Amino acid sequence: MSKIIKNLKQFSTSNDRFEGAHLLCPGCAHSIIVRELLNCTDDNLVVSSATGCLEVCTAVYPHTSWDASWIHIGFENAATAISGAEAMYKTLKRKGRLKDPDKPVKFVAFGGDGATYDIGFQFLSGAVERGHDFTYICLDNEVYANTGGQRSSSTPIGASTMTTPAGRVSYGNKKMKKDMIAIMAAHGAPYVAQVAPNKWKDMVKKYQKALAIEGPVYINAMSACTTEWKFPSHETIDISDLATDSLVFPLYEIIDGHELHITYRPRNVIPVRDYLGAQGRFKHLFKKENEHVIEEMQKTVDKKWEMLQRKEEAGV
Ligand SMILES: Cc1ncc(C[n+]2csc(CCOP(=O)(O)OP(=O)(O)O)c2C)c(N)n1
Ligand code: SF4
Ligand SMILES: [Mg+2]
Repeated sequence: MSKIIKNLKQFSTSNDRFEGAHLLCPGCAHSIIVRELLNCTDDNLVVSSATGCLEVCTAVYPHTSWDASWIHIGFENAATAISGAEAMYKTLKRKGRLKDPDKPVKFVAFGGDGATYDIGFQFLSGAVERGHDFTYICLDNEVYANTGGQRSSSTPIGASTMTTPAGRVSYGNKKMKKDMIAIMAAHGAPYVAQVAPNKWKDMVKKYQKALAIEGPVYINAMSACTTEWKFPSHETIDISDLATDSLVFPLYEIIDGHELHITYRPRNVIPVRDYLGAQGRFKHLFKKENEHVIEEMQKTVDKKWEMLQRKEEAGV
């Protein structure tokens, strides 16, 4: 059952199922995204976690940060593991073999963008197509952070990464970010949404909806990475504000693959360059010869925002 959440103080001091001691970098947004999910419900949770910063930093034997049933699975198959657990739970329930059949159990998978957009993509696609009842949360920091910062298909154009370094001959990553939300919506998933850690109420509302819905849910969680995005660790929420207010990470949800709702409209939309300028991974874009990349990004963001608004108006 969803918890009633009155305010941030009450929420942050109520029963914490993601316990303090972990090895994530100070300022890592992964922990905010996970803590809000674990703490927004009183239901039992079964969680699978793909290899990546989250898994590596929260379960260092013999310790664990997880006050939930937790499966560490390979980089690629968090969705497969959770769909297997969900199928087993349904079977045991049908056969009357559960000790407490009336206590709801929710199934949740976490994977980074490398695990989701790239290496676990077919596993996630299969689990969603089969229609398992689970919530998949992608911790989208736009890079393979745990292995030192290689690009993924979520990395935005212009970002300097270990495998797309900016320098005299290159402005960094040449590809546009893959639109994973549209892809998951095209699977016909009953609920797909984007969340960001600075908008905690929006995030909790979407999590609670996701857990209440029967069927596969995909949530793309923007997760600012202090190490690879190169910003001071106390600026995580400021960077996230710049991301949502520049519309680089628009907040919206898509129901049943077609009904789109924008859930946050910035009062003052800020230029994309303000978001880029706050992060070291984009600093080379401010050289004269690379300014065209900033313009290209701004155009892409504007076009996407127009498209989202059109889809919302059309209601289809
Ligand atoms: C099949 C496989 N390929 C590669 C790896 C090595 N590996 C472990 S974590 C990781 C990067 C994870 O990136 P991401 O999924 O984006 O999560 P993040 O660390 O950024 O949160 C890689 C490449 C692996 N464990 N398994
Ligand atoms: S490298 Fe990035 S994603 Fe990994 S723990 Fe540090 S801040 Fe978090
Ligand atoms: Mg990543």
